[in-house]
Amino acid sequence: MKKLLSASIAMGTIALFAFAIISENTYESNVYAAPTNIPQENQQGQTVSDGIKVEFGVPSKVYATELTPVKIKVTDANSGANLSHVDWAIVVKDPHGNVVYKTTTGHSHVGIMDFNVAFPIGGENIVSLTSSSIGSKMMGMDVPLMARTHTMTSGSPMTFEKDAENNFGSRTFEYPVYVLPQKQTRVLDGSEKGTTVNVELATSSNEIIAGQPTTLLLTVTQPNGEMLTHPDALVSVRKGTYKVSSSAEAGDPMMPMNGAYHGHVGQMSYTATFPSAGNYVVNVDLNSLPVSNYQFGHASARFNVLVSDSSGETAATMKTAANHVDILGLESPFYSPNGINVKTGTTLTFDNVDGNFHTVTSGTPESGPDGKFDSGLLASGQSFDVKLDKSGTYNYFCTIHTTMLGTVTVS
Ligand SMILES: [Cu+2]
Repeated sequence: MKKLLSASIAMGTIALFAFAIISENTYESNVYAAPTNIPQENQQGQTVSDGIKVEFGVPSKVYATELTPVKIKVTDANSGANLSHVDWAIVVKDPHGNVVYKTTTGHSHVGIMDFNVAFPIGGENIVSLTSSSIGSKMMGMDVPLMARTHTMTSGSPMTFEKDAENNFGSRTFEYPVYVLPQKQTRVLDGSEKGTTVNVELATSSNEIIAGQPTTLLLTVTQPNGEMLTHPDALVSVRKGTYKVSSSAEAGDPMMPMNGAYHGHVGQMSYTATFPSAGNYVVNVDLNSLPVSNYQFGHASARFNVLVSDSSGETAATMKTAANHVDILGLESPFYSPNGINVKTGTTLTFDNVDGNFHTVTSGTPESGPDGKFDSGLLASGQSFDVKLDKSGTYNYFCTIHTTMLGTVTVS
């Protein structure tokens, strides 16, 4: 293996992007940690690492629970050409460190890895990309030239003969994404002909937690963006068929008014304690009153609000134990914990928690399996036990994804 050469910091106009450790070798894996000061508006960015360029983009404003496009592209930094045949894994973690999205082993033919994800809670979320090249060997056999990673200067993965092989190894890049609290806007048709009204539902906290009071803010504006005076709202909140709250009707047919939800200046707040975690529906039925500055008649909007449980957890976290290793797949550190220490005579269990096939095979990709242990193909959910009686450090790898390397030390 060649050694790490040097390190550089890729900084854009705003320091969005992380430390790029330059590596020229095929099998080294590096994690580039995200910086801590995150701007509330996300910038497009890129990281260059030893001739490999990763471009990363999300919208400048990202709101919690809103399906958000994430664009990732891997190119050769010198030629600008896309890379063909890149394996990759993406993990999204919320501000608590919980995994909220994980790809299984992905494969890109032309270096583009776009996806969409809804960040469940606001604050600093992390998108982690592990990108791996396809080299000359897989499962002990030669990989055809066509299926190896090439710099696609020819413009097509099918004309690989003209393209240089580009076996860059495995790299992990972490990108922070600043996520604003839940906010949803609806443009509604009014019952009066030709009218529209804008309704926005926003929260001020990064997450709504069950059992803790939270304030939802409703803002009603005219098509020109000005506040609508004296809107009246019938607000009802339910979870499934369970009705959590509703404003009560008050007033008369000439001047219909609904309980507390009357705004003199187009803004109404609703403070509630949601009883349990889950998805709630907020229905808002709006009326303009004779004294309103804009007569739209009636309009109805429906919003979905996500409530976390009291620990703020929205997804399962991975378990660890003294004699247990999770097979994560292509995402660094591939096997978790990697570099585990166990006592002589321990039976170590490997669980495939990824969605794809992997192996736990002693040896190295360069010299091949050494015969000490080999799980064979493990499907998703399968596990493999190995009893380790002799002290020493064992290297192991996945024979399918040869950038997946692990070690276990027995003492
Ligand atoms: Cu694998």
